[in-house]
Amino acid sequence: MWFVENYDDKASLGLKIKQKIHEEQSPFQKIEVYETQFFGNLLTLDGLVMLTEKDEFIYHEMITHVPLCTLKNPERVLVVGGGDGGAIREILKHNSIKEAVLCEIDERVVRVCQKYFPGTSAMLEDERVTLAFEDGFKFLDKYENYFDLIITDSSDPVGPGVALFKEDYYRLVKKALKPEGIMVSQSESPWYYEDTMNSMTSAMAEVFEHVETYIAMVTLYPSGFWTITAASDKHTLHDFDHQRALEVSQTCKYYNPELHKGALALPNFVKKIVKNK
Ligand code: SPD
Repeated sequence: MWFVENYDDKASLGLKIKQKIHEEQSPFQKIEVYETQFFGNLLTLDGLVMLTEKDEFIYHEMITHVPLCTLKNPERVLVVGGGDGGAIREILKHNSIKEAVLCEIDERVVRVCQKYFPGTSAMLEDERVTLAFEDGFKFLDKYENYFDLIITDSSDPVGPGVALFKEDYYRLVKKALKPEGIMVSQSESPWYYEDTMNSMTSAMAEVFEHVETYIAMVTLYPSGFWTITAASDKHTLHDFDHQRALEVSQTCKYYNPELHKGALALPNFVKKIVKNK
């Protein structure tokens, strides 16, 4: 048996599976979990790969430690989306963190991941974590000058998720951030989402001074060549705390200080896509 994700009828990914172990239609999306032959459990939302137990560390380490090691003393972090808890797990590796909030619109994603992805969701019970099951826009609207880092760990820009890739959302994020804060968002693959990458980085550049895209080789996302984009009025990701990066990397399987620097080096065709000022 194979799980297959089609990429716009251009290509597809096939994963050999042993069995489907969960399927439900939540008010927001179809949630499925498969036991795969090689990658552990696989979570899909509306048929798209969100994570597998085996490779999720790459994406979660890169969407968290790159901005966290750039910030001087990160204390308050918000994750919008990310109901699997992988980003929260990585954030809590930083001793300075006092509060980590997960704003996930679909409580069922969290509950399913707590059951089938215990290693990914393990830290959601930590006392520094607050779970908010509500719409990211409504949640952000209540905050001003509060978070050091806001991470948008969304699914792909299809359906309601599209709004998380637009300027109105980035303006709300900026209001909720401290003036020296950083936002990061998963920003898709240059092979399959060139237009989204271009429009979202342009929209971020309308709102923030610095916009920087970096690379994470996420094995099971379309093309395996994945990007994350950060925006800030104060920080550039090139100026990070090497010592803290080295310390946290002792607990990581992908991230380290050399990788932090290297991830910021973009191929020319990607530079062209995200060139915005
Ligand atoms: N094409 C998959 C993009 C998914 C990005 N977010 C995944 C959630 C993992 N925490």
